[in-house]
Amino acid sequence: MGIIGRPLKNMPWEDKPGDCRGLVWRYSGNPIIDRNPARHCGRVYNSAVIPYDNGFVGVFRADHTDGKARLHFGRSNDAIHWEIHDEPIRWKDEKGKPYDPNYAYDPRLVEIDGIYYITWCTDFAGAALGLGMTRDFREFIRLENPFPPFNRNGVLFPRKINGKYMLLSRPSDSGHTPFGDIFISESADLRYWGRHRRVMARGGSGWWQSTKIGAGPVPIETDEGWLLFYHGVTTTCSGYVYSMGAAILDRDNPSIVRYRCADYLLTPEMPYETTGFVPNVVFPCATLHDAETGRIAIYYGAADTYVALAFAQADEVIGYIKSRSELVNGDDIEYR
Ligand code: BMA
Repeated sequence: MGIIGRPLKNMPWEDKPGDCRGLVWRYSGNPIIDRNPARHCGRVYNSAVIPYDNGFVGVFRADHTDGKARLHFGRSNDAIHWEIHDEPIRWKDEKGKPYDPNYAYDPRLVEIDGIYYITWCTDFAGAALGLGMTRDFREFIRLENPFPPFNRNGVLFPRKINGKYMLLSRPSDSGHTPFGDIFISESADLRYWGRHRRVMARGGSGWWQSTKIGAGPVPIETDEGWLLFYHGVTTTCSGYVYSMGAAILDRDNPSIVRYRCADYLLTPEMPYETTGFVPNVVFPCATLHDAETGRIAIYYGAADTYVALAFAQADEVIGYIKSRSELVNGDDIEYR
């Protein structure tokens, strides 16, 4: 039950505290990014990180003091202390013309064959998926939007599967979407997308993922399948509550769910998760992981205000997902 991939000896890590009963434990120094971390940036949360050049880089969702969400680039030596650029990422289109996505949030960041791709939620006459690439984190090139509106939570797989790029997404509306399942689409060239399939439906016997679900970090390849952390949302008298769940998708056909954990693995409990701009939100967007030890560091937005960090051990999480697996509404079939 191991991770397939590269070692990452310098990733952040803290051993599980003796009194932790869960599968996922929080970093003792949380939150790792506090309010007002850069010029004009009131709140940085729901952000993505990746190893780069002996250290780490990230694409951060920053809600500016004018209220607009923008993407900022940042660097770190230890993946805990981040230096976030004061200015947002300046995109160019494929012809070299400046491109302003107007608003941009909830980025995911992945390396595929030596190129770094960023997906985010953008303005396309409504909420839609944005896509861009960089080779060096200096020049950022905006590619075509994969789909028309309305869609959010676009997450690319870290390698082609059967020769195709694979993209998870969550069809939605343009507001605080009160529904949503996770779909997958494939493409030979990152430009034309098709063979859309439903991967996972909201619901199940538990309340925590009854309203909507959305893919979180880039899936992690393991010998049991793709380990997918995702957010599950329920509706309460005082609004939505965002928790983190996990599933394992088939390695060769990730539209099929092999196992899906009936329990959430992280739910808002700490003050930085229950109190902030939007209370009761844990929103995972990235992981760092080490194939040698099975260590996983999970980066999540907390209360739409902070970036926080949690840890898990791959074999433990996979074993638990399998032991508590409950598939929902045809998760286990290729839903055409
Ligand atoms: C979603 C997205 C996220 C946000 C969440 C909770 O619709 O906008 O950025 O964290 O709502 O407010």
